[in-house]
Amino acid sequence: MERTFVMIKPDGVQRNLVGNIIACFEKKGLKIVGLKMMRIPRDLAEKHYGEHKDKPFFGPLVDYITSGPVVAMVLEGKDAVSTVREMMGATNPLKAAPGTIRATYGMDIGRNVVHGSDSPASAGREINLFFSPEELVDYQRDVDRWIYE
Ligand code: IDP
Repeated sequence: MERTFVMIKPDGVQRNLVGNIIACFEKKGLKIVGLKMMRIPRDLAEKHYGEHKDKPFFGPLVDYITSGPVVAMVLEGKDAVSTVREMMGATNPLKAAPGTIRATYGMDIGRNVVHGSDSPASAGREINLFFSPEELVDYQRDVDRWIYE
């Protein structure tokens, strides 16, 4: 099983989409092993999006992600990283495949509602940035025998 870092961005929280977005992942079969609401401090935002620090949208991106509370989570499941990426859709909601979360809820690349790690290496890095080990919960779900063969 693999873990990935997922975040409902400030626009998702402000637009009352927290329940809907978490429900998408839960209904799929992904297991929530960490979940919290938080405000992202500016230094954490700059670290999280460090790979974009030379891009023109870096400043606005950090402003956006620190503009209000987010809901951060760690999801676990088979191929969790790529599964969540598929469910989110392309970065630009207008280019995202129909039915994906960004296509369903978004209109603008700078307000795309949700974040998900883009590789297992990023997932490990981002989980460590946002969660301490004690905040992640190991538990068994009886339903797993109905989700996995
Ligand atoms: P991803 O979130 O789909 O992995 P990245 O390319 O890693 O996409 O970009 C990180 C975030 O930066 C995007 O989710 C989006 O919020 C923002 N972003 C990316 N490209 C642009 C842009 O051209 N204009 C404004 N914001 C952008």
